Amino acid sequence: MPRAYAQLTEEQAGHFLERGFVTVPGAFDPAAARPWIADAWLRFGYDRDDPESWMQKRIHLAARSRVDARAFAPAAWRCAADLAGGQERLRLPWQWGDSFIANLGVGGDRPWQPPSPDVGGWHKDGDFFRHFLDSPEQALLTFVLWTDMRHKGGGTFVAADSVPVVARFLAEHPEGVLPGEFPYATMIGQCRDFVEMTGKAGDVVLLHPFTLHATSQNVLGVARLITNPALALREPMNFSRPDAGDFSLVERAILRGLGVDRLGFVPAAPREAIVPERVRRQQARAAAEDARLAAARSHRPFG
Ligand SMILES: O=C(O)CCC(=O)C(=O)O
Ligand SMILES: [Fe+2]
Repeated sequence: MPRAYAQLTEEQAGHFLERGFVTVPGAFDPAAARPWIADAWLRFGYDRDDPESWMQKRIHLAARSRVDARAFAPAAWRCAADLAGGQERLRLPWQWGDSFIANLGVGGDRPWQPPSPDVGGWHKDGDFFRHFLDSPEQALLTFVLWTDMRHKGGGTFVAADSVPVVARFLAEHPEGVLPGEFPYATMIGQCRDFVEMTGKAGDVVLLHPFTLHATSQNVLGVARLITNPALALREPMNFSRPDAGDFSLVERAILRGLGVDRLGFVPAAPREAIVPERVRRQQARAAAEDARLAAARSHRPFG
């Protein structure tokens, strides 16, 4: 018997199995994020009212402040737990931070291209570990929308039929795959179902961790801020649970992609943490961000 869901409808569960994502509209109050966003502009060193000052079009900040997502966005938390097979399978706390990924006009100087294998940058998330079919480090891929994400305005591109492609590749590589080792061009060439994710500030999109996605062009000249907070499983995924009703939706989508009912998967190499280039870039920004935040605070009359 499949378990009852706390938040998901059967229709959403079916959609997740078919296309690898569900949206939780209005999952949090975007007004609560105003101080974080104001600080983000200080950290960028840009005037938010002057797009001319937005020199670097894509910036991924490190987190400086965090909230507990269970309290901040309870419906998103319940939905994540439903997808991962229950709250008890997830590592707590689930922290969301101000680690904004800003699209301030990527490719704004070119005509907008819809999602296809021809646009660059397709990838799977998880730049911080060696990937196995059953990896616990990333239970879900998540997009938290801190600003509206509008058509042609930096809506992340998603390949909704990429889960089977990634699952097959990982099943063929029990020794694991380093983040830079995926043959993304070949993989995305096997996908046909492309989506431009759009939504409102406060929406959260929860996606299968094997979903290939890419930064899109933002030709609107309106800043778009998202985060992709990691959420980890307590234990690796298990594709040979004795009771099929115990498979999570994430596990079921993988089994379905591989065309099997169960699978005895054993990693053939140790799990491995990796320090990504992203973290080095973020550390290199830190001193300049500190200085800009301190300067702004010292100019506030009553701060
Ligand atoms: O900026 C986006 O739309 C996507 C960013 C992304 O996928 C990433 O940073 O991993
Ligand atoms: Fe990503």
